[in-house]
This record gives sequence, C-alpha cells and structure tokens, in this order.
Amino acid sequence: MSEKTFGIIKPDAVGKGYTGEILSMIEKNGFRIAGLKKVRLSKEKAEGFYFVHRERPFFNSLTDFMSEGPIVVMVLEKENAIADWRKLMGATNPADADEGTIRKTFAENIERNAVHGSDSPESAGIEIPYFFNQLELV
Ligand code: 3AN
Repeated sequence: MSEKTFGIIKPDAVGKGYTGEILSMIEKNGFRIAGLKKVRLSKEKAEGFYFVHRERPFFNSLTDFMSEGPIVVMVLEKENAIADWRKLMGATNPADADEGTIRKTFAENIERNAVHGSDSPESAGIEIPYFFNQLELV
C-alpha cells in the first residue's frame, strides 16, 4: 500500500543550489514525486505552517528563516513514505545525522537543516493540503 508524505527543500538548500541533488536522492531512494513546486512563504504563511511550534523559543527565528527565500514543496509517494522520508532526511540536528542522509550532506545546523518531512499521517494530512490541491497531485 503506497503512502503519501509532505516534504520541503528549505531556503538554505534551495539558495545554495542543492535542489537537483536532493530531488535525485529522493528518486534514487524509490520515492515517486506526486507533487512539486517552488514557492516563497510570507512570514504569516510560515507561522501558519509551524503553528504547532508557536510556543517554542526558536519559533520567530524559524519562521524568519523559512520566509527568507524560495522553498521547494513536494508530495512524495511510496510504501512507508512517512518513515522512509524521515530516515533519508536524517536527524533534526545534522551533527547527529547518519552518513548518507540529506541533512548530513547538506544541512548547516539544527535550524538551517535543508529539508522538512511530515512526522505522522496526521501531519501529512494537514501539510499536503496546506500547499497542494487535488489537481496538482498526479
Ligand atoms: P523535524 O524537522 O526533524 O521534524 P522539529 O519538528 O522538532 O524537527 O522542528 C521543526 C523545525 O524547527 C526543524 N526542522 C528545525 O528547522 C527547527 N528547530 C528544531 N529544533 C530547533 C532548535 N533547537 N533550534 C532552532 N531550530 C530548531
């Protein structure tokens, strides 16, 4: 049974020109890209996306970062997509991430950490429609 998850290539990685390499790693790891687009978040749209983190000390800095430049948003599909995408991303802090993961390879630090991925089916169910409508998923 295939599953869908939501991912972001964050402004640090897009700005440094890593979009193509990250998409290549995604495809090589067996994900089907069901939706893909480049967008620029306003501060307000970034705050809406990270609403669950609104009480965290890093919320303001995180939403500044996520709105500083373009991002690439995507819907990834495969069996076990949610867990497998988080595995390919690596640990939140790139210093703790395994060799070969996207964060180990491309992330700067715990905040500027290159990629995002839904952490549960519930999150994926909220995050996918935050950016994509049905016609955009093929
Ligand atoms: P993940 O993205 O691995 O699911 P979360 O959900 O705990 O991690 O955090 C959401 C985002 O907030 C992270 N991707 C990262 O950009 C940022 N973040 C998490 N922890 C910190 C921290 N201690 N300091 C700064 N930014 C953080």
